[in-house]
Formats: sequence, structure tokens, C-alpha cells
Amino acid sequence: MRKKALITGITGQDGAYLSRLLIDKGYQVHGIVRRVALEDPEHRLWRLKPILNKIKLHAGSLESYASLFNIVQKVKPDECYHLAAQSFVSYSFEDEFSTINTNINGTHFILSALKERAPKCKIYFAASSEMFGHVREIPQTENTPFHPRSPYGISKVAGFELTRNYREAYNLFACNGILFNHESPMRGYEFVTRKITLGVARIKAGLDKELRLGNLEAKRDWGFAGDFIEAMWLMLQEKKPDDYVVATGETHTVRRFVELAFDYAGLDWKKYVKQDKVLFRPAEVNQLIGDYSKAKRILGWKPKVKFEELVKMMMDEDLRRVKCQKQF
Ligand code: G4F
Repeated sequence: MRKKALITGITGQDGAYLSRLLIDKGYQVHGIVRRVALEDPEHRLWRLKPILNKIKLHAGSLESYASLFNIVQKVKPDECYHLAAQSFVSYSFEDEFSTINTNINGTHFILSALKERAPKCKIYFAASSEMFGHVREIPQTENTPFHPRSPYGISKVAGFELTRNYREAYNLFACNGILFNHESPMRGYEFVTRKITLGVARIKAGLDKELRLGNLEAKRDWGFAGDFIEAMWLMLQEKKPDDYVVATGETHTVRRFVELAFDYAGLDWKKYVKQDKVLFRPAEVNQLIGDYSKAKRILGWKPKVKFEELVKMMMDEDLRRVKCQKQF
């Protein structure tokens, strides 16, 4: 019988890559989406467009225990990937209550529903390097203490602990993937990498004259989303559930990303980038760099796409898109 996977957050970047991977592996893929997404597929399901006829979508909400419970009961998944969240760190400062409520309750609800209706299901929780925040050591490992710096980071620490507690208290096969930043041509436009590559492509096409950014000195460990989702799947194929850092082991400033992207388009970034105080965060995570040696040792996982290739991949896609559809 085909294995059944249930993905929350299937409409996002990671959900789109993961769905493709699972379809290729022969899984029956189910996703939970908000009802509005089903009513407006053109805008909200664009990342899933090429595979819509190969997956089954269910209307539900992270805010409703009943909806998650009913979907879990109906699907009875073998594996569940809980990716859904309010995932934009900056926005979490503006609306801390909804970020904290949705992210923490959503994780609690899905864990509880799985415990009640599919206790054998293997569970992946999308934890985050944002949990390390004001970092206590460099590089960060599975043993580095957390010091989150945003409501989003706090909500992920709570999700991490809930997942670990369901594993220890109820014997669920529940894993935390502590993923560092991961990007791709399917990244949302609010995140800095995509904002930069689209911004450069628009400037190149003469559609914009400047690119406004916040803190250029922040350092991130940026990998390719297509590589990182493989680690999610590998965690659930292990004999025992555990927590893993997924990263590249390299760190770069936002400024470096900017330089490479503008260089690629043959432009001098200093002429176009304006720093805007409004885009700085009330509390910043200054430096992230992950040590993925546990994932390498146990899962046999390592990142394939290097930083420079990632910038080129995203630039190529945005230059192409802006060229064919000037509305971007
Ligand atoms: O691209 P970002 O918004 O990503 P951030 O905050 O690191 O979070 C991402 O990665 C996490 C994993 O560590 C995920 F959990 C999370 O969901 C998300 O995917 O910002 C990256 C850096 C920050 O230091 C920010 O201050 O870029 C800096 N930055 C500078 N100017 C900007 C901007 N970020 C954004 N979004 N927009 C700017 O104009």
C-alpha cells in the first residue's frame, strides 16, 4: 500500500518542494490549506500548480482543533510534516499575539490530533535556527541553548518543546528539524533574499530605481530549500525519532548577498541600495551558522547547492520572470 503523507503549510516554499519529493517516492500526498486558498487557487496555490492533480487538499485551519482532528481522522497519515506557521520574523513583532497563538496552538493541536487518531504516524516539526537568537556558541548545534529574539522565535521554541514532550510523554515518533535559512526561486517575496533578487531584476529592467533594505550586517547560514527538505524526509526514515540541525556550515552577511546579486546583473549595488531604519528589527539575530555534523553522521545528509550557486539560481529565475511578465 502507498504511504500517506500529510503536510501542513503545503502552499509554502518547503511544502511545494516536499510534495514533489514525496510524489516521486510514490507517496499519496495530502495537504491542509485554508479554505480561502481553495477559493483562489491562481494566487494562493501557484507553487503547487504543476502538481495539483497529484495531491489531495483539505480545508482546515491551524486555529481550529476540530478541523485538524477531522482531517487526521480521515487521512490517517503514516507521516506528517508540520510546516505551517506565521513564518515572517519581522511581522511577528507587529502582531505578536497572533503569531504566538497560531504557531504554538497550531503545533499543539496537530500533535494532539495525531496522538488521538494516528498515534503510529511519524511527525516532523519545522523548528528553526531563530530559536538560537542571541547565540550562545558558534557554530550552533543540537545542544546549543536557545535565546530567541522575536515572538516568532519564542513560538518555535514552544513548538520544539511540545514536539519533544509528545515524544517523551506519549511515545510518538516526533522529530524536530532545526532548519537554518533556506531559500529558492519559490521563496516568498517578504524574505530578504527574494526581495533582493526580485529588486535587482526590476532595477535591471528599468521598473525600479532603488532597493530599500534594513540591516545589511546580519549574517545568515543560507542553504537551498530543495536540499533541506530531503533532510526532513530522512529524519522520518530513521529507527528512532530525534532532533537535527540542518544547515550549510557557512555564513554570509546580507551585504554579501546584495553584492553578488547586483554583480550578477552587472550593476553596482551602492548606486541602488538605500538603508531604511524602518526595516530594522527591534531585536536582531546577528549571526547564525549551523553545525550539521549530526545530520551528516546519522542521516547521511549534506547540502549540495553552494551559496554563490543559490544566488545565481534565484537571480536567473527573477531576471527571467521580470522579462516575461513585467508586472512582478
Ligand atoms: O530573510 P529574513 O526575513 O529571514 P529570517 O528573519 O532570518 O528568518 C527566516 O529564516 C528562519 C530560519 O533561521 C526561519 F525560521 C524564518 O521563518 C524565516 O524563513 O531576514 C534575514 C536577515 C535579517 O537579519 C533581517 O534583519 O535579513 C535582514 N534584512 C535586512 N533588510 C531584511 C531586510 N529582511 C527582510 N525580510 N527584509 C529586508 O528589507
